[in-house]
Amino acid sequence: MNSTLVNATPLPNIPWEERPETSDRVVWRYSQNPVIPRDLLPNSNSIFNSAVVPFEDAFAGVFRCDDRSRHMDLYRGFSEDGIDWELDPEPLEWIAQDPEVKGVYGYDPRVLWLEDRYYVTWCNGYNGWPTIGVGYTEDFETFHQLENAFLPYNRNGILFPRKIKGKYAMLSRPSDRGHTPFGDIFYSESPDLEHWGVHRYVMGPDLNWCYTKVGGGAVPIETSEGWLLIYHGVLQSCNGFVYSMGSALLDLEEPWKVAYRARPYLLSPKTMYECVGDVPNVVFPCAALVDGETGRMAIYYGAADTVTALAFAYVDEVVDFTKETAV
Ligand code: BMA
Repeated sequence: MNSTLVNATPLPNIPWEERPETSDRVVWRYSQNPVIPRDLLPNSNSIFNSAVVPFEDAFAGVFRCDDRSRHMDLYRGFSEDGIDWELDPEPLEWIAQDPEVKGVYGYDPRVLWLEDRYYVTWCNGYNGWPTIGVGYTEDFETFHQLENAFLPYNRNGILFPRKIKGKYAMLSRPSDRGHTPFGDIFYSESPDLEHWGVHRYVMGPDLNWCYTKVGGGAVPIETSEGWLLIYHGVLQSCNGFVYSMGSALLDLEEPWKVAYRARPYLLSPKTMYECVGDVPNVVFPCAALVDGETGRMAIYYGAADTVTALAFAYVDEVVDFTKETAV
């Protein structure tokens, strides 16, 4: 029985596979990875860095697909079990309250249930510059786009699943136009999901496995020990960037205050599908399903910028690990 989760609903059909006996890690990979192959769609080059949520007794998601002209866009998908996915071959059509905010590309979506609808945040190519797009859907049929949250350049916009002190809350990672050799996570709040301010510093790239840049990963998970943040961090080797997955616990009421941050990574590129692909050595988490009954957690992550993979954990074990190995 789970002990630390707060406000979590049961999700008995969460995809799940027990930790293999050969593993002593708090996060372990699904044995049948990847769950989404690069060529699932007729025109896809790669499908990765994607986000899923429980939807009508099953699952829905927003997926990053780069097509064979290497155009990056968002696609919707549905699954009965969270493992076998059917994706709509047409990219999302955003209905924008102001068409000027529509991006010329979109990538790295996050999705969550917040109050009364599903919100999507993503890297929106506003005028060709990366910034945080915000939109919502009630049914995964019609998608409405709101104002961009921030000025370019920014990526990895992650909404919190409830208001904090009466305000909507978002993590983001200011960046540059290119592949951003720097990056710290910031916190911002908004009364209306349109005007964002009160920006606060959360954390930076200061561990060995992520001394180049960090960015939020999955939507924060509320626990009695703080918001559990699964994030990505990057080191620069002589052969390029290496993207790994880490964990931190943020203060519940002032989430820019880091209560604990695990010194080791949770998962780092190791398998063939993480080490070989369009961009080698990338593990990039974008979503985590949680079962409020058992504390089981299913983490969806992009692997090598090519496919989508799944890893499992128990929330309590990740919380303990984060505290026990804290910096
Ligand atoms: C980042 C983003 C991610 C990508 C990662 C590794 O800058 O573009 O979408 O997974 O690089 O290439």
